Amino acid sequence: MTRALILGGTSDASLLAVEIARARIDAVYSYGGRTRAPADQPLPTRIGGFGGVRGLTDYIRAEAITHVIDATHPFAAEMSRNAIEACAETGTPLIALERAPWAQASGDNWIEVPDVNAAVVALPERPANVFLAIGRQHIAPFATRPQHAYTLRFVDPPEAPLPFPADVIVSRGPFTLDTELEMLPARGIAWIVARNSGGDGARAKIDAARMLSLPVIMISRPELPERRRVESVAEIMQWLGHRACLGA
Ligand code: 3Y8
Ligand code: NAP
Repeated sequence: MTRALILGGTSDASLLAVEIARARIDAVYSYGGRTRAPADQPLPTRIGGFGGVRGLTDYIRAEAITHVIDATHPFAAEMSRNAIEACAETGTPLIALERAPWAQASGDNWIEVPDVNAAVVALPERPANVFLAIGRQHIAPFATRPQHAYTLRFVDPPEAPLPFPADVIVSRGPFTLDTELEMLPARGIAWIVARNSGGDGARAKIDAARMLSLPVIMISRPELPERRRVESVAEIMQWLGHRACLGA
């Protein structure tokens, strides 16, 4: 009897949850507990960490999970690594729903860097208006470049003081081309720092940057150990032995 654990937190995971609920597959949707009011899901939902690999292993056994679907964000590397280890330890089938990275298109002006620290170094010396579209958790390294005027975008209002003076937009996305084409010039943004998240929910700023001829410092995804991965909800449903009735 199938009982699936969806490691969620992305728009793709939400689409998968709809199909799984529609197919009446026994499943639990899991959030990490990063935001105050995560979107509701059509499945029983748990919120918060498991307690490392050990905690996840215990959860899989206690909840008699038969399949794990890692539908987390490509930058949620710790969760993905833990899932690989816990599934190996418990012999639980694991698959990742992972959207392809964005590819540089003609007209894009990307500076590709491996991580946040390299993104800081890639900024110009002369003061500029910089949009950090990388969330809340990894902005501290930019405090070493106080000459810039920073705009940040968070899902929730900041609780703690910021590591440097900045303007904060509070918005959870997904974002549209219109909002990005309005916001970027209105704030005189000259540089964008982004993560190569892939998918549609965050790509509007990348398309807007191309249209506005703005440079994008693009942070590449963290390396992950080998695991089975697909890019579509339909392939996950097939893996579970069901046919997706997407859009039906
Ligand atoms: C808690 C669930 C949906 C899902 C929306 C997608 C699209 C919008 C793009 C920018 C970039 C960023 C950030 C972003 C995107 C979607 C999707 C996506 C980027 C929610 C969500 C949770 C989170 C966690 C949050 C992180 C933050 C990252 C903001 C829900 C809305 C920057 C990633 O305050 C915090 O601690 C926020 C933390 C991890 C990265 C960071 O380090 O700050 N996402 N985002 C999930 C959980 O608790 O398990 O609240 O409903 C999900 C979405 N975020 O409803 O359609 O699917 O990619 N999320 C990045 O790409 O760099 C925003 O502003 O342009
Ligand atoms: P992370 O750094 O890889 O994970 C750190 C710890 O958070 C994990 O070890 C785990 O704690 C817990 N965790 C993460 N995702 C979880 C989930 N779905 N269910 C239960 N526990 C989870 O993760 P992150 O980058 O902070 O991302 C957290 C969540 O936000 C994920 O759901 C992810 O899909 C979503 N998200 C992230 C980004 C991003 O840019 N990283 C963007 C959009 C959405 P324990 O070790 O205690 O189990």
